[in-house]
Amino acid sequence: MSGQRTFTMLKPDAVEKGYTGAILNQINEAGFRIVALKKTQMTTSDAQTFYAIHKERPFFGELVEYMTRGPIIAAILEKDNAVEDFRALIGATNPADAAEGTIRKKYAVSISENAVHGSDSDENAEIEGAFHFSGREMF
Ligand code: 3AN
Repeated sequence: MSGQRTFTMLKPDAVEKGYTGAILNQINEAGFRIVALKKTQMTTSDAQTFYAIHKERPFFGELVEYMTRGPIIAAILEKDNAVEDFRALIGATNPADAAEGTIRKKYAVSISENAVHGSDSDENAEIEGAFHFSGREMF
């Protein structure tokens, strides 16, 4: 099943603003099938683990604070070429650079509060999905 799944989070800013339904609808309309879905809130330790790759970056503390300040929607999504197609759907990390019509262009405010996460490789999609979901929550 390599290449078929990606992992996403609708981040606290998107959930706070009530964009959950609109973003999930855009994801569905782009042809992704929802394998797993939940509303949850990351602890500081969860966010530090999830974003460990960024721990030396100057924005790490701000990133952890942002990602833990409220609930998120976590989901595993399925589609051919899922990782690449989902990153195209969400747009560039900085919404100022994101293409017209992308989720970040429509719903993100800044590079630090950019509304949505998308895995950057098949390997990370698997790790990130397993971080949030057990096998019995995937369908
Ligand atoms: P992406 O989410 O597009 O894969 P990453 O993995 O480089 O981007 O960054 C992870 C998260 O870290 C971003 N979604 C954003 O919230 C935050 N971030 C990335 N770069 C910056 C930056 N230069 N300043 C502040 N926050 C950043």
